[in-house]
Amino acid sequence: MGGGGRTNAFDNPNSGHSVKIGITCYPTFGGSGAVATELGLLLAERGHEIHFVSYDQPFRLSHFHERVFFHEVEMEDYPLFEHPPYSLALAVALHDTARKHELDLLHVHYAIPHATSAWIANEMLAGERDLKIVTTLHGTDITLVGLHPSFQAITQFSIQRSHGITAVSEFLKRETVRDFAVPADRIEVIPNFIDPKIYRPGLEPCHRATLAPGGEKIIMHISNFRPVKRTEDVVSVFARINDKVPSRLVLIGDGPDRPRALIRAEELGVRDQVLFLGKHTSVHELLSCADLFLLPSESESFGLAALEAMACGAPVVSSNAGGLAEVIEEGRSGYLLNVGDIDGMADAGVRILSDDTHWKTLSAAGVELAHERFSSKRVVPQYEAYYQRVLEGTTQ
Ligand code: GMT
Repeated sequence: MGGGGRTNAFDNPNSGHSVKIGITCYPTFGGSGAVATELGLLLAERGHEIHFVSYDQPFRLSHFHERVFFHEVEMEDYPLFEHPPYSLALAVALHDTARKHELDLLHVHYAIPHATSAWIANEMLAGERDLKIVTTLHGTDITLVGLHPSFQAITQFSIQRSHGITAVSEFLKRETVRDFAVPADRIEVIPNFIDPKIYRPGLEPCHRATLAPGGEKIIMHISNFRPVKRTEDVVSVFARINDKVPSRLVLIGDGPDRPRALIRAEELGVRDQVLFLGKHTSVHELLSCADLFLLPSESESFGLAALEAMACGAPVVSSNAGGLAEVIEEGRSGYLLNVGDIDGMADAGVRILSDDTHWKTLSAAGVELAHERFSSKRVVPQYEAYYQRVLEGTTQ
């Protein structure tokens, strides 16, 4: 695509002026992979050509889509490699894809190691193509893993070398400026989004009768069950709510803390009211029957699961960590309490679930907020406009 065609390509979706974008993300269950995949699919719908490059097919990329391609990163198993160098294999795959498919831009989600692999791929091109790199920072790449001494320097280097940098919240931008010496004006905040056609209340069929056969309230939590999610708090808050309002806790996802959550449920005598559903690709079908969503995380740059819950009509009770206050409006679409304030979270949950009028007000406000401020219709064009600036070289 030549420089002259860029304006048309972005301003006029489906104009035939395709921008060729390589997208790399973690294909496993997780917010960054979900956002990257949905962004890619929506960009393809808008006429762009999308090449996903990863070690596995992203979990929300299950069907055939026009203008969407998947390139698996080939990894050779070799006895000497106790830790196979994925970053290098990814760099080679990005380099090959960029050359073969004449990519204009690589958009990598989660800095480690994707921003580094993208930088290597671009170096390998040695000026053969004018390939631009956009890195989207998602969370623990900045707040946790990226800070580790074994990653900090390379993460900082790779972020700084990206032609464009986006962060999913103002909170995450501030953390990046503080800990990675990236000038504030180099980071564009583009929030995560939902597709309102998919994430909406009242989906049919509703699984309410299966999840809560006794007509109990349905409390939900979705995560990858890492310590940062405080899943034991989820169970403790649920147990206290259940004392006052008969409820069922539906846990979706999986990860290292699942056994701990299970033990906590047994200790608190609520094991029979807790359903572990494991990993699910269509969480919207379950969220649309949630009466309450819990997210008591220790740290959360955005909280995509909370946004998805709000979009489906579930009020949210969460911690006030990180960027959650940018997603949930206190008293309007849910309640934000201090990390570890189990009593406060339980009280908020009981207030919401025992007052129908209050529940309806919060639910409606959450749907409105999610479907307007965080709608894909609003956010995807923000990415397109940013790509355009990166391609034109007018970002900082
Ligand atoms: O950074 C992570 O922990 C992983 C990442 C993911 O892939 O799930 O989660 C982060 O990115 C999501 C999508 O942008 C955000 O909604 C999550 O808040 C964020 N997680 C944390 O900050 C703990």
